[in-house]
Amino acid sequence: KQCNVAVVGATGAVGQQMLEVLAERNFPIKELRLLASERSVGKFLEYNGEQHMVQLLDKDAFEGIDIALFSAGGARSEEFCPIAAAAGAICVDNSSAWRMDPEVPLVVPEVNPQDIAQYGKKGIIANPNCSTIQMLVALKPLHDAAKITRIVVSTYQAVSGTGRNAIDELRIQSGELLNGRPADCEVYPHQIAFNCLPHIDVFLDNGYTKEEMKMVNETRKIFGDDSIGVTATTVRVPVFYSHSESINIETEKKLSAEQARELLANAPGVRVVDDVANLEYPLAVDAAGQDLTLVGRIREDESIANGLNLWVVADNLRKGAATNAVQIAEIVLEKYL
Ligand code: A2P
Ligand code: 11C
Repeated sequence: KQCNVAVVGATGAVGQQMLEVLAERNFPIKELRLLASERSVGKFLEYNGEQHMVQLLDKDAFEGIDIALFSAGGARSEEFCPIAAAAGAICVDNSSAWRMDPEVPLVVPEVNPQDIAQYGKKGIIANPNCSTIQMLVALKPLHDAAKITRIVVSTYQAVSGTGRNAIDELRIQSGELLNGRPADCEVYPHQIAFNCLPHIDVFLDNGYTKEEMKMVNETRKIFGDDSIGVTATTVRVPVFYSHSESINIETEKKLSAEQARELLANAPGVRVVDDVANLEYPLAVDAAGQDLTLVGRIREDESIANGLNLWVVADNLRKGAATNAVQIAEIVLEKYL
């Protein structure tokens, strides 16, 4: 089975990863259409060793497309997913625009692949936020075994989550500061090099950021459990690729660290890296460029009866975005096209 695929936002940080992941996984593409803004029209991007010209994202861009992978920002998704769906494409959207729509499934293939079946109402399937995806890949086997009642998470997120401009900002600021020159801040409101910003996405009325509330609301939707307590602090750190997370969970049934380690060792998409005697634990630099979610520092929380602490790391542009979207597209192709 072959299909026509559009990548919307193909020139961006996630779009570029999407092209790499589609090629690596030999996604059976008949026609590939690369879409972006007028700034990029006429540029060439490489896919599978061939050059493809970027075309304009407009209302006629989806003619004949079977699957459209969107990663060009929420405003573009809001406007163009319905247009693509009306033209017959199934949209896999990486933005936050459609995630909480009750008629749009929000899917991590290792967690709730069955929800893809609900795509028909709007023709859109939402890809969760990167920090949610890796957390739930790691927590799913523990939730199934012991029912998680509460999650406390703090994130250490790479600048690539913001996009190409932020990758440049960290690189340039680092160079300037190391050479004794002042750092210009354009993408972030404060210096990101050699600093941590407890601020990702916009602030909401409740004092949390939108990124923090994504972790709360998306977790409940994907686990299909509105009673689960989630509280998050999301922090941008001067790392280029891969988000790290400190996760504390409380469970209904007791799980020992050893039981958790065993469940995680057999879980899809997970690699346990937890050998402190040999100084082995998940690291952003090891997670980058591959698709597994690394889990380590697995410890019982000694302050409560049934609690665990974990350190979870994954490549935010791959499992956190492009790979998760392509995995969804593979299921769509296999089961629904
Ligand atoms: P372009 O390169 O033409 O600006 P990133 O998240 O790395 O910043 O990338 C954002 C992606 O979204 C890019 O591919 C960018 O294309 C695309 N994009 C941004 N604004 C628009 C727009 N108005 N129309 C189409 N694509 C857009
Ligand atoms: C970040 N998690 O690292 C964000 C990027 O809702 O899709 C993705 C934002 C989103 O900045």
